[in-house]
Amino acid sequence: MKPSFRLAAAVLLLAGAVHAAEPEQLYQTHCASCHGTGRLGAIGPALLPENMGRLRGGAVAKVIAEGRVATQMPAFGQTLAREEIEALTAHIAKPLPVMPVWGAAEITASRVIEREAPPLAKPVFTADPMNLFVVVEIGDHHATILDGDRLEPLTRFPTRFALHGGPKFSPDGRFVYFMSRDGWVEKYDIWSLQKIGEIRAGINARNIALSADGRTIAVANYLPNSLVLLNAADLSLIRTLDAVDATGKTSRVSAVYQARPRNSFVVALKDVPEIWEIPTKGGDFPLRRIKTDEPLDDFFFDPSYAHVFGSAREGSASKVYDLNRGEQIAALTLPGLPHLGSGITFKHEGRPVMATPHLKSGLVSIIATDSWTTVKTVETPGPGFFMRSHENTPFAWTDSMMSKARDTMSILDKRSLQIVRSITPSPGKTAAHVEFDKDGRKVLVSIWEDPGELIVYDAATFAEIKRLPMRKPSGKYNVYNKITFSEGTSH
Ligand code: DHE
Repeated sequence: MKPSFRLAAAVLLLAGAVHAAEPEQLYQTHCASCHGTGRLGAIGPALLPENMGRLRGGAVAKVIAEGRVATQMPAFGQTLAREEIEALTAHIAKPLPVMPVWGAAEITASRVIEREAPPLAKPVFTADPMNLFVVVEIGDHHATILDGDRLEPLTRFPTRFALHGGPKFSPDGRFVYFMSRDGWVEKYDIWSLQKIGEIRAGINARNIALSADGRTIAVANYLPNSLVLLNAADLSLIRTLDAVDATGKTSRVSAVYQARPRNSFVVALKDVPEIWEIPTKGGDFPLRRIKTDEPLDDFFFDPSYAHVFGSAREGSASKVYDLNRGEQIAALTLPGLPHLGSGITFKHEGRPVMATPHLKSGLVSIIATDSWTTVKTVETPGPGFFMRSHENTPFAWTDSMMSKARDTMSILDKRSLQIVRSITPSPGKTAAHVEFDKDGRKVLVSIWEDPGELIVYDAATFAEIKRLPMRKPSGKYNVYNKITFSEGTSH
């Protein structure tokens, strides 16, 4: 449970005031700091009936009481009475008196360009622009640009509240685009170390993708149910696409991915059984629908991007679709809800494989992507979120941040497929999210606390090199690894 929730709950219990609270007051005390005072979402999703998808009544009460696996949602079963949980459930099931509109006019009106990017032949600093890290610090909503050779920050600047997902880099690595859960997309010029501008593309957004040519940004929204296309150059709106399936049913957009070799965006829809593909060349952005047998909301792609491996948070199996043929070619039942978005690829005994951690079990699944069969299931100390490696290292690092062993990183040998080392960087403190430097020689691990740290290890010997103080560094992203689509990192 987050400290602020614990404190609020303790104060209420001591005061004996829990039974008197009105639903709106309960909401403001326990929910508003994450879900927004107007229920429109912040670090947590918007709590509106239109936005709750398949989660209804009893299921909502269960989430309030027990928390939600694989999210920051804490359990309130010990701090709220049953009637209070029921009152909150009923409260968030009510539509807002006036539903905010966030269409083309509102998006366009929100756009602010602070400056043109200066014409530069090279960066204003001497550090290698390919070996920089962008570190997202959600403790105080800042980002740090870190020199990956000297391991010193070049600058630190404020970002929008609650960034989520990986920032996306222009193909030359000069510009980086961030997205906040409340829908803001920010553009930052790494070479001149200054912000270019921002635009609010939605009320509750999931992630962004940048087209292979670097010209178009796609924004996946839960609220409104839309995919928004922006010009990457000046952040102006190209168009909004309502997320509606072939039968007219509306859906939250779960995520959007750049399928670089296909020059397209691939879109995951939370509530309808379709995958979308949108070619990005030519500027017409025609929509192609691929029918699935259930909604799939977490995707992984093989290196050719011809196959998408999708799982549903509430679904039974993970499915593989051939994007060329537009049909399912395999299904795998994996034990503990794979977090496919965190998967990595590598070669094992000459075969292409992917490895993915699981959100509900302390397991890593190794799957051959030529046959879509499980090669091995490896045990870790507990469920984890992220996994990382690099072409130049035989090791992959994963966390157990969803468990009691949240302070421990496990190192998998990609040759033997065995965990060969456990590292507890700061006992009792959550260790998660790894990124390698450009050459795969150094490993950066986050201590997810506020204040937290970045800890740098030698990738070959696992010896600690340096600790840098950071404010809850949620993720860090190496420019070179990102723009070259390294097989060991997220894309
Ligand atoms: Fe994430 C990436 C979805 C909860 C931190 N997360 C992603 C991506 C998706 C996703 C689809 C890939 C998008 C991209 O990078 O373009 N995340 C989800 C969820 O559905 C889930 C489980 C529920 C939710 O609340 O949305 C979820 N995620 C979380 C968290 O609770 C985390 C740990 C803390 C936070 O900041 O909200 C979290 N997610 C991250 C991070 C990445 C991410 C740091 C980027 C990883 C990377 O290295 O690329």
